[in-house]
Amino acid sequence: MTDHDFSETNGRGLKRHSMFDTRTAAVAAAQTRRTRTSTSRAMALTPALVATGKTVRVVAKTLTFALLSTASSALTSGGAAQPSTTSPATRLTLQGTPGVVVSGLHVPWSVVIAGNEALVSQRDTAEILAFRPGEPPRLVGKVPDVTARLDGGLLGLAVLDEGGDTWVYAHHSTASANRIVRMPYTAGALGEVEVVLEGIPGGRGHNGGRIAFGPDGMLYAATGEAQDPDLSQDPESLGGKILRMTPDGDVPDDNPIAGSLVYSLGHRNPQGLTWDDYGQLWATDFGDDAWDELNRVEPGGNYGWPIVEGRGGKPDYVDPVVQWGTQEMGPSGLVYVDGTFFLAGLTGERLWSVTFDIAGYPVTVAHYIGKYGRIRHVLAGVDGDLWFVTNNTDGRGDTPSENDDRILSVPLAPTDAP
Ligand SMILES: [Ca+2]
Repeated sequence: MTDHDFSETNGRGLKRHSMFDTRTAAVAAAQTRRTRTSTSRAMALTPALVATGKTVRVVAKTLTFALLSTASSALTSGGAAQPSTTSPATRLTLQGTPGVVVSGLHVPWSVVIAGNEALVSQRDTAEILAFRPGEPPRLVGKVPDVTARLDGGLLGLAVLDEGGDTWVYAHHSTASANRIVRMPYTAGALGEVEVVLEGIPGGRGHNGGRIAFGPDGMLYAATGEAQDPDLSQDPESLGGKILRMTPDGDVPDDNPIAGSLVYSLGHRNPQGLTWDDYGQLWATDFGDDAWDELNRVEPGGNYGWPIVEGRGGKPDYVDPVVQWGTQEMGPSGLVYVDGTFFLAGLTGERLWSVTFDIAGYPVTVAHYIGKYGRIRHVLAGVDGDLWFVTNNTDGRGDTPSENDDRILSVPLAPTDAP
């Protein structure tokens, strides 16, 4: 069972959204046919794409046929790509065989760094573990009132150091909704819970879940539409959004909609947040049955769901900078490190890297296809290496190995390769 063909896929099971689904499926089918049968030159000339007034280029600079076929569906418009994000000289590549940092975890969802430690959330047990590299993890607390059902449970973590105190934030499901709480982290243990934000739509599926502090000191939360796609376009709902709040959960004065936590809307099931060197926010979105997305997130931007999935070319909705066929991706965590984006692929059971060439076009490369199973999260680790987190115990993968789930570590090295 994959994420896309059960709860993470929803629209088709909901009759009132059938119009959107039909249109989305038709566009997706046409795009898929073009992707599979056309060269990049031909794709740039297809009427649907020409009508957007943008040029399109397929990026497929990979060495093997397998990588070529997966990379070939990653499209971008020249207008949307951001050449200033990186340059070829600063691209990073993975070096050598990944080593195991920790094994035997149960549905690890988020890993964050607090000082010289890493903290791990376990979705179904509601436990937060801490470890230093080379040492076994230890339990530092259990988040109360967590309801774990299907994709819900204890999800994203974030860390705030403030006035000598360390706070651990957690985004989790309750019996009726999702919420964000925080706990002081003192002397290796989590203290009493304070509620930061309640009333985020949640359920068995499409919970989003990632949280992170931005370079502006604000807390950002990626929320899902809880299998009710209409919420994504409803500015009054906290579902299907990226929210921006103060560390206390209040609305910042400079949010795009006065008095609202909504920073951007039209997301489906976003689970990855990161910022580039220019302070620009980027987010992944886990698609329905056609396209998964990497989005450059602008304040007040509408990212289209459920009216558009993937590239729609409609003026009211922001297209993804890169999109993937859902079987290749199923994105959760996202991190930007020195000019390179890394995306954790659940359904595709691979890690993706995205860089931009000198003209601003994305270069996507798949790593470790099927080798480690489902990948939930990716981050810059304590040791300066890239860490990624498997998720073969989450009930959706093949039979987990006795070592699952694991956090793996791989060194990064600059490369001139495209
Ligand atoms: Ca979108």
